[in-house]
Amino acid sequence: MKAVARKAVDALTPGAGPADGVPGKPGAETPPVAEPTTPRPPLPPKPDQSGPATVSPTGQATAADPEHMAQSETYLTTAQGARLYETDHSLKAGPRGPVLLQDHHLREKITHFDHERIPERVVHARGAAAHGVFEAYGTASAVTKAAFLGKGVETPVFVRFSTVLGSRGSSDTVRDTRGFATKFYTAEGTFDLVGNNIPVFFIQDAIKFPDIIHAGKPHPDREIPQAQSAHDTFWDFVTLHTEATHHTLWNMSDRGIPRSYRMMEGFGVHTFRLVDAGGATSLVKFHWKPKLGVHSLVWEEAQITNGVDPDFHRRDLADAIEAGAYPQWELGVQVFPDTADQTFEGIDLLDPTKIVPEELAPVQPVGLLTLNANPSNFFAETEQVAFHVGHLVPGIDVTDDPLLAGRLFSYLDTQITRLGGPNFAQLPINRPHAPVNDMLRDGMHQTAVHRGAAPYKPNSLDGGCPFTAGEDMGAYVERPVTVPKGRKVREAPASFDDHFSQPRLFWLSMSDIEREHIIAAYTFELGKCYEQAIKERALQVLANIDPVLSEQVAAGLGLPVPAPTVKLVNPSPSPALSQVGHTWPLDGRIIGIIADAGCDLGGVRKVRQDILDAQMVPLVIAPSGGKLDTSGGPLTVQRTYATARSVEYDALLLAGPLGSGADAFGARDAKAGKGRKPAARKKTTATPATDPRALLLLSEAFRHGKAIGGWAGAETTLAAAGITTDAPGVISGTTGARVLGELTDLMGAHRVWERFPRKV
Ligand code: HDD
Repeated sequence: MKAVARKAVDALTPGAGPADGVPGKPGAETPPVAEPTTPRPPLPPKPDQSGPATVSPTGQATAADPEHMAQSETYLTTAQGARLYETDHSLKAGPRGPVLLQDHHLREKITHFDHERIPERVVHARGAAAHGVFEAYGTASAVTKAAFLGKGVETPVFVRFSTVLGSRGSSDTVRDTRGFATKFYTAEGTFDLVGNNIPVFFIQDAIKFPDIIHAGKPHPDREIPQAQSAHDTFWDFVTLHTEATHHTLWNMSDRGIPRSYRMMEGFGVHTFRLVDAGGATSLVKFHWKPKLGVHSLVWEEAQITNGVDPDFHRRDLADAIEAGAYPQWELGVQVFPDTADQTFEGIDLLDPTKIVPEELAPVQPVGLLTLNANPSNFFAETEQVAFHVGHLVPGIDVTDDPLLAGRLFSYLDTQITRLGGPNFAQLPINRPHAPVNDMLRDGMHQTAVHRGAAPYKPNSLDGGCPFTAGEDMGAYVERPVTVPKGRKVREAPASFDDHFSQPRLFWLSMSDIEREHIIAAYTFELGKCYEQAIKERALQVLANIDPVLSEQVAAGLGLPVPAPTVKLVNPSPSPALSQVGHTWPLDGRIIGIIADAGCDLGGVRKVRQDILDAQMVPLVIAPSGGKLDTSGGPLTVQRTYATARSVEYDALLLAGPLGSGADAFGARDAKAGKGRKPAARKKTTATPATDPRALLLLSEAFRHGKAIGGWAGAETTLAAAGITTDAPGVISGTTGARVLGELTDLMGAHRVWERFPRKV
């Protein structure tokens, strides 16, 4: 019956299907468009990692797999499914006549376009996300009955990383906190862990959230600066409201400018309450530990990156996943006894401006997160995903942290505005993977066709369904914990008044170079403030953390150093807080190989393969695009002097002296009769023809503490860039393979820390 009806429509539709004689066009059996959120398998390495895009097997100038092409083999239709014969011209009364109002296709197309944008998130507007899987070790079963934490259970996840302050179109590498939000699609319902890459927060009570965000966002008159904390209103607030000191100090540290989303820790921030199978409770803090270690950019790198590649973090995440270098994190918990006072070693566990040092309570691994698929559509998935700290599963409960309480309200509320109504849980990316049998009905964008007559309880008309479950049937039952007695007050407990001892703990745990970076960050940010009173107040805050910090920043600002107004305590440093002094795996790290026609190209070919074998990414950089010829065949150039900036590489290799071949700097200009006079370049370097862009690449990489190696006579070019081979982290050798070996030893420490000046 159905087939007959479809056949009749095909016959009536002009230009329809095989009936119109167009070979290869689909007929009545056109399959529906695939489910948009089905994670696709990872793609092969991207063109920008492996070479210029080539022609695909279908003859199109793209490397996309035909399977993933949009609406392949289908006809263009209106939103109502009517096939279209033309979409490039409005319907007009004659080619030069007026456009007709009756053109439904024009109006539908423009109207839909006019409404393509939804309000961006009020915070965390800019983000990037990925699909993945979480596999539980089973170690958490001792403290929680959450099924997804049971041994060997695999749970699909969607993770969104973000900056906080900037708009959707802002840059990735600004100084800011990063969001780290994970949606676990568990069999018992969705669990969202909505955390940050900083373990503490600016405020202790959610009622202050609009204040801190209004202070951090651009000034309301000119709407500048974008995605920055370096302005008066931010510093005005955080210096008046000193519970923000700890979070601000983390922001001013290297944690504020991560190297990659893949190289950040994540924290649940609040203390949560876990419930085991017998009903016993523990208090916990959640931690994400990246397998690649915690790494940051240096400030100058972040600045350059904002200009040359504002999508640096987004690209890095997507590229790594497409190349099969799946980022991984271990989820861990610090577990504390659920005592009446909810403190641990004197630290108030309900105060979100405090950490518990890992040396006092170790982070115990409970599972492994692997991100293995990029979203297929940014809007449908990354933009429409809706997290909520109230999405909990049996075995995970909340505490009375007053910051968490406000969040439990805010997330649901914001999605109603952002996603246009209360039915956002029906969007594919937000749909739970557990069966949903709610009694919520109607509303904007309702896509479910509910059955039954009685969406209320109790009912008899639908047979009393759906039933409520007991705890033994997997129902979420809040723990009946005792609520402390008290009067109704707008007050914080006295323990919340300590705003400086933990910032001091953080400062004392930093290495010299990290302290140097913190001083530079405060000096820059406060230097961008106009109000003298704000700078002075900020110095008072710094004096309450450490005298060296306040002295150095005061010197930079040219202001007097205030005396502390609190007694400086001396907690034992927490080595876990420092990023320096550890060695990490190198998977996915990028090594730039600079070469031109006069270099050891056979060596480049070999080193390239060695880098790939070590699970890293080699990128060949040459004066211009195309191929470099080697005896082993042409070698693809992936970056040119015009497109390469040092910030993209974790280390650089130089395959010989540059500028000695036919493509020497100025050679082409000279051929064209506009070459510079050799005398103008002569006296500067040992290789007068070296392109200054290559020298800039090398000198910047050196300044940013990156390992640099060269062979086959590369020393002359290094010297021209001001780099001597006896400097720390500079390797020179006879073969590329030997140099690469030493280079990778250095890269495990992330940077050649000895290269940075020490003043602190
Ligand atoms: Fe929040 C988004 C993390 C305090 C209100 N928050 C948001 C996101 C992250 C965090 C990662 C982005 C989620 C995504 O990718 O879609 N927020 C935190 C952390 C906090 C915190 C770690 C403190 C420990 N937030 C906080 C408070 C409030 C909010 C105190 C309000 C009282 N947050 C929101 C929000 C957002 C949000 C307005 C904006 C977009 C959204 O929720 O979905 O509701």
